Amino acid sequence: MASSKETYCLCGQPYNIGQFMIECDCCREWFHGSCVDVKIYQSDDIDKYHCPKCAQTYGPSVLKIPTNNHRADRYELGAETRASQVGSPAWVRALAARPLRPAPPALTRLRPQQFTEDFVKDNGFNRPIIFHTSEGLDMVTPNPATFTVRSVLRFCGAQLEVEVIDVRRQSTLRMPLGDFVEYFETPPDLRGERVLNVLSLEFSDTNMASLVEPPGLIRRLDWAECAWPLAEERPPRPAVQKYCLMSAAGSYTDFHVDFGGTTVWYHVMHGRKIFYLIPPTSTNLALYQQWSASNNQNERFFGDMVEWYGTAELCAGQTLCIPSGWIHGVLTPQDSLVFGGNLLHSYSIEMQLQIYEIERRVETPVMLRYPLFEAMHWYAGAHLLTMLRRHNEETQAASYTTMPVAELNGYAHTQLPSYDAAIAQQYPANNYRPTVVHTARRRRGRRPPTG
Ligand SMILES: O=C(O)CCC(=O)C(=O)O
Ligand SMILES: [Fe+2]
Ligand SMILES: [Zn+2]
Ligand SMILES: [Zn+2]
Repeated sequence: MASSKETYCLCGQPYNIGQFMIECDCCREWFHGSCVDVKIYQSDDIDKYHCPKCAQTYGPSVLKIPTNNHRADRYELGAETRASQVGSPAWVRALAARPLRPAPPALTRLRPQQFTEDFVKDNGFNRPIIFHTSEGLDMVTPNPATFTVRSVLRFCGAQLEVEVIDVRRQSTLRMPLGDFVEYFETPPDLRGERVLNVLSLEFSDTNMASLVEPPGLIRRLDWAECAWPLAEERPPRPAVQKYCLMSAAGSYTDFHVDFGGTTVWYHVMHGRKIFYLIPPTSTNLALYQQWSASNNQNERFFGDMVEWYGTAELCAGQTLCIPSGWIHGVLTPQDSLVFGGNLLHSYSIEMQLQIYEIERRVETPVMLRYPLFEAMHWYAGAHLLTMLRRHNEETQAASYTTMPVAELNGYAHTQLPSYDAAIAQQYPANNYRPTVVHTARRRRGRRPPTG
């Protein structure tokens, strides 16, 4: 009878939850992937697995024969006439062949020195901004000449479990950072068509944290910085400020809105990214919800369903800020290493609340939302009140117009009852990056039956 004490593999160790195992199609024994050098992301391509012992008699494992390159499943039979699917090599190639549409009216090009709170007060923060140099942004990043994915490995540790998007399948899997870096350091033509993308490595609590600081203005605007209380008995502040993105060439992240309507900044250390940007007009947000709920979402490029989209090409050394609510997809033409982060702030309250409403309506899993979003609004309200009082004391004249409190006021009344529930529900640490749940065809590592 199978029991949890049962042992397997060359090593004679038991099954460990979370450790990938594979069954030999000859002797029917189970093996730890790490003991027989098979990675979880390679197992899908194996038709018949032969363990090291059986391989001596029956020859090496038999790989599946790919029949198409325009579908999530490259082995799908009879798929020749079916539509191309998002993330497949054919899809990515077709997208890369489209002409770019750099769009002056939608994309503000700023010198870092112009990016001040006064600029935001005067112009709002509702158009993407691109910086061709970071000098003057008051941002901290490591030296790109020496910092690579290998450095990420050194700072965060090979054992750190990271969530990885399998671009072709548009699904997520977890693997140790060490495995991912080994994959990333393999030349693209030897990666066996596997395109992997890491978007959700938040490193605030790793040794890498001190190497990166968001642009100065971003830090000053960020409610997590200026409004979240430091008191120890409070929940830890939401950790969404420092992400390390590592994307293999050919990665594509389909259109989405960042969680909670957060504003986001990206700085490219290595490689290149192409952003497809769509403004969050009410028409576009409605179309977006329609498209998200449709059953052929993964065969339709959302950019073609709206009146207009623009592109922003971001090369090494450049920085992009995407404002609240902007719908975006991202193509990665070359292996890339990017730092970025998300924030809620006082100049996009209305849009942030609107996106939160959409997330509630479409029942976005809590795991994919801004952590403690509602609690954050109470702290932000308190913070704005303090600022307002200070302002009034200083000027002796009530000048409410520049303070965006009105929206919060309405919010406080409608959301009051769910506050505690939100705290309870949202407290666990979670993971908010796009993980393309809609098309997820989850496939865990094969593992032995447990008793
Ligand atoms: O770089 C990518 O592939 C996606 C970036 C992005 O939009 C995100 O992580 O939210
Ligand atoms: Fe995004
Ligand atoms: Zn083993
Ligand atoms: Zn065997």
